[in-house]
Amino acid sequence: MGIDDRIQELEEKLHETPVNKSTETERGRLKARIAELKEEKQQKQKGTGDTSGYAVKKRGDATVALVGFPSVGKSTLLNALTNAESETGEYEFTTLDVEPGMMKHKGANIQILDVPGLIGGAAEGKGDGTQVLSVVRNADLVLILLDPEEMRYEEITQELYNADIRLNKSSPDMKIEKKGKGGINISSTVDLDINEETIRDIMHQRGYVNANAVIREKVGLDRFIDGLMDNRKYVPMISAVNKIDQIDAGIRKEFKEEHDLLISAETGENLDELKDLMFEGLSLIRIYMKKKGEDPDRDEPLILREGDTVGDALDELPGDMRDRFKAAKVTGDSSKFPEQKVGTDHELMDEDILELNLRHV
Ligand SMILES: Nc1nc2c(ncn2[C@@H]2O[C@H](COP(=O)(O)OP(=O)(O)OP(=O)(O)O)[C@@H](O)[C@H]2O)c(=O)[nH]1
Ligand SMILES: [Mg+2]
Repeated sequence: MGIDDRIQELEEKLHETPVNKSTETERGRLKARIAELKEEKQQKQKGTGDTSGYAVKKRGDATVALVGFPSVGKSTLLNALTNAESETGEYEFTTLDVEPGMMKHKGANIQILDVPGLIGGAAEGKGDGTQVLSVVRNADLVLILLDPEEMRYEEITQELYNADIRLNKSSPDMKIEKKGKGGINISSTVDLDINEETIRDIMHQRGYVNANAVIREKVGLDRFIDGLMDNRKYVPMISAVNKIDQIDAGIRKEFKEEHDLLISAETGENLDELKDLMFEGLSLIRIYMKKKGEDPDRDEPLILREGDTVGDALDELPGDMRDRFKAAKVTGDSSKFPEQKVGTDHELMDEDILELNLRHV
């Protein structure tokens, strides 16, 4: 029996198992087994280079995957936001290959990948689904584009979930440490939505014999398994409803409550807002570099991520900056006062001005 058949068999079993406290351990076992088989499958695909046709090189400061069903307007949006000239059409599946484009916003180069229409069952490998999903898995942000006539939002998010992509979530707050002896110890700082026997059982199945599990979040079955697996991708997500030039005010309001933004790729409505939202969703920050006695360079900022430090800035710049580093002066939101002298550990913020004092080589 192939992996797909085994996964399907276990999923059917899981489906037939009623959801209640007494079946939790059994469900946990099934879910953990499914998770492992899926991981095995992903690894096999990687090994055979199955993704080659879609392996689009990541370029620029960050990569956004544009996801949506056929004809929602992905190509039209890509063309409106970037330098790309993607084919658009009134019929479905105009775009059959991943189409890249580069968007320049606030000094950052943001790569946008238009991935062809997701089809039902993509996570199970139907059609070109798996390759499409591997592009999404590797993106820094997912932009879900929706058509007001046919939203199908849950279908898309479910598809991505099945491909082990977790949208707008961070990894579970838990830590597991292997030990030499003593069996499995579980400690938690909060009440859990899962019993200890189930946790133990799932951990055994994952190959843990002696280990300490410290859980700091109210995890349930699925989230606990997520925390055990290495192949989960935690990706931020924006959902936008396109073609709003075609719908009236009353319905707009409804969409607005459910999604991040209403746009029109055709008329350009709210596209600037979308760009801002993407920049924010990617947690990008702009650092204006300054030479001694000169004005800061505001046209070509150094693009970093929230939480990055002066040390990270040095790593981003060409040359062996770390070896040459003597001191830095920072002016902006992260500094207590203008031209504060800081070291490599100092955390930078958006629009900081950074002056480096470097050793000559
Ligand atoms: N009214 C209106 N029509 C739009 C808008 N955006 C796209 N369209 C139209 O919708 C149709 C499909 O657009 P595409 O950009 O080709 O859609 P796609 O998502 O790339 O489709 P596939 O490549 O087949 O997956 C075209 O006829 C577009 O002109 C919009 O904002 N408003
Ligand atoms: Mg297209």
